[in-house]
Amino acid sequence: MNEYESLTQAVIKGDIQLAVSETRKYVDAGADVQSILDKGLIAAMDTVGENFSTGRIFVPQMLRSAKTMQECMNIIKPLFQEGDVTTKGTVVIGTVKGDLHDIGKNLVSMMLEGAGFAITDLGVDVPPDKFVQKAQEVGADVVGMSALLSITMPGMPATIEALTASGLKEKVKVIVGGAPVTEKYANEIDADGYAPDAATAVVEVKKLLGIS
Ligand code: B1M
Repeated sequence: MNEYESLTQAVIKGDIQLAVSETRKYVDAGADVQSILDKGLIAAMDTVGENFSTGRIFVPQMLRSAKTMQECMNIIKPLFQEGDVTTKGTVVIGTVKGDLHDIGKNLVSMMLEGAGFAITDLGVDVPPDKFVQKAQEVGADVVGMSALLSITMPGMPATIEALTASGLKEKVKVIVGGAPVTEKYANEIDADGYAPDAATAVVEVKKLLGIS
């Protein structure tokens, strides 16, 4: 039990109205935004995942909680802005082919954007050639891939191969993440970086681009 328990429970139940008003309440009271995110919102999704694994809830309830979390994220998004308007670099990001999970990817985008990076978000179910085409088009410094399903992880090495084949791998840094992705896997597939969470993704991208 923590101070954000009412918010966590509202997201687990998929009660959008309550979750949104709880988020606003914490924001207005000056609560730490990272804590609202970690202890209130992400904690809720962990429980939702457990409830799904144990058959207590099904896909529609999972979707409802996801929608609730997105609405709450919309409220806290502006608060992650570092106030730096200069673009530190361009990041093309997406969830790999076959995978429809986007909350984690959206969080990574949100925090990178807040840290001053220009983001091109390709959304979900992104095939390798789309990553390559967009990275070429916008002159990306970084390509970020997210995967939440073990069976969609091979979309990551497939994209890295496509970047290599196009000659882009030399020019961009590739960062991967998502619940089933590990640092070991990132090394195995020749990704340049890995992050277990959105805050670390910002640190890692800055490190990859030599920005302190
Ligand atoms: Co799905 N789902 N889901 N699901 N879902 C999981 C992932 C699962 C673990 C649930 C479970 O069984 N416990 C399981 C996957 C098992 C596996 O393969 N390992 C699962 C399954 C099986 C499925 C379906 C197959 C269910 C079905 O239909 N029978 C289906 C697949 C659909 C598809 O993609 N083709 C499915 C569908 C869905 C919904 C659509 C209902 C919904 C997603 C809605 C949406 O995203 N808009 C959903 C949800 C909500 C979940 C859980 C409950 C929550 C995911 C989430 O948003 N977490 C999830 C269980 C869980 O993760 N505990 C589950 C919160 C989010 C902030 O964390 O995404 O991990 P996460 O992101 C973190 C880090 O991973 C990291 O930073 C983020 C922030 O800290 N990170 C990166 C992520 N991307 C990164 C990229 C980076 C760096 C870091 O660099 C680029």
